[in-house]
Amino acid sequence: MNSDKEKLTTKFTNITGDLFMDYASIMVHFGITDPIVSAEPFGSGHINDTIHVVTAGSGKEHSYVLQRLNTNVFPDPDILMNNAVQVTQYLAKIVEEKGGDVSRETVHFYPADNGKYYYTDENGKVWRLEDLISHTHSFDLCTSAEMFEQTGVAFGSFLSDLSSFPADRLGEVIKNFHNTRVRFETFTKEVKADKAGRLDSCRKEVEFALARKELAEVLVKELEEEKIPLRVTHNDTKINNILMDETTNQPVCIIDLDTIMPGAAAYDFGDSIRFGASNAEEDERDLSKVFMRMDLFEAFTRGYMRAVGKKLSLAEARSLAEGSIVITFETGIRFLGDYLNGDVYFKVARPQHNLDRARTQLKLVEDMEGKLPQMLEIVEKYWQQAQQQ
Ligand code: GN1
Ligand code: MG
Repeated sequence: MNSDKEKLTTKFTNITGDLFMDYASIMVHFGITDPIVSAEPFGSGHINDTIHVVTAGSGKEHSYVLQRLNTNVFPDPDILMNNAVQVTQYLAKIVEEKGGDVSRETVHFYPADNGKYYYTDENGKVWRLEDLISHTHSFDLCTSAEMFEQTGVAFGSFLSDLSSFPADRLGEVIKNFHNTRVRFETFTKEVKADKAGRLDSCRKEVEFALARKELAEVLVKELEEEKIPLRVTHNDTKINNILMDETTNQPVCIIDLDTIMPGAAAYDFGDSIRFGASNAEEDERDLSKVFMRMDLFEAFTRGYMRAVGKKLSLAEARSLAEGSIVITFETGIRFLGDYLNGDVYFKVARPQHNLDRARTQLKLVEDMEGKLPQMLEIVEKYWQQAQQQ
């Protein structure tokens, strides 16, 4: 128990100092009374606390994912779970129609004894429970172009499948989540405030970011001028939010439905690229390893366009290339802003973790800026091909 507790507190420096270990008293509110065999921290999310809980009842083990929601980031669990459950149920029907396996290809949330899909404990902490999808794994770094192409198919299909989902049924979980204009304004204020007194340690990065006000405007303007449409988007399409089959490495299920909201296709495409097409992990310290791999960009685009290209206009297709830079930039200023604030939003596992993350993102921005003409060419090529399908 002690070592578990240690692991938890070192891994979750942000909000879990007070995380207690009596998971059985939480599970029971979801109707699970089987004895707990193990409970381990799970995944690499930066916001919520995720625990893999294994129970054993009548000789049979069952794996669950128990999550404690970070209510500083997600203050309204009703909106969040309402969105997630509605979208899951909608996607389940589509999986069924396609003859797929609903239990593996969609997330199964457990209702709590209060009739909601989350339980609030006596300390006001919010928990939710879902089944662990067996024989799957996820990646923090892309291991092959083939796998990334399939990821492109999966996220493209996600957009395509949700194209007729009524967006007005979804609440805005986090206001202005990918409004990069607002993100830039916030960042500017964070620089001025220099709350944690860290500005001196990141002046070069701050200057690089402040010089890119126009970049922050690109997608906002395209949406305002209706050059690109609002759709239902996932808004957090890192490759570790897609579970791959352990044997085939084919995508099985898209997870982390916390930020499903109306958004631009480029948000999701861009987020996949900034994370999955990078040659290094999001927090790599050796910046010489950090650049966008064009082969991976092309592979993802090929898969994505095959799945949804026909539903996109040329302007929207082009926005995917520019949007990849915008979303990478946005993520960079979010990390840098949080570093300046004293690491209050993203969990950190070491000093300067958020600065390291910001540096990788800004390095990617610089690299992608030089590669934009090629990116546009690739996007247009596969968009054209999709029109012939
Ligand atoms: C956060 O929790 P996680 O790791 O899935 C963040 C995303 C960022 C991402 C950066 C609600 O996602 O927006 O892109 O970190 N989620 C929220 O890795 O802010
Ligand atoms: Mg997330």
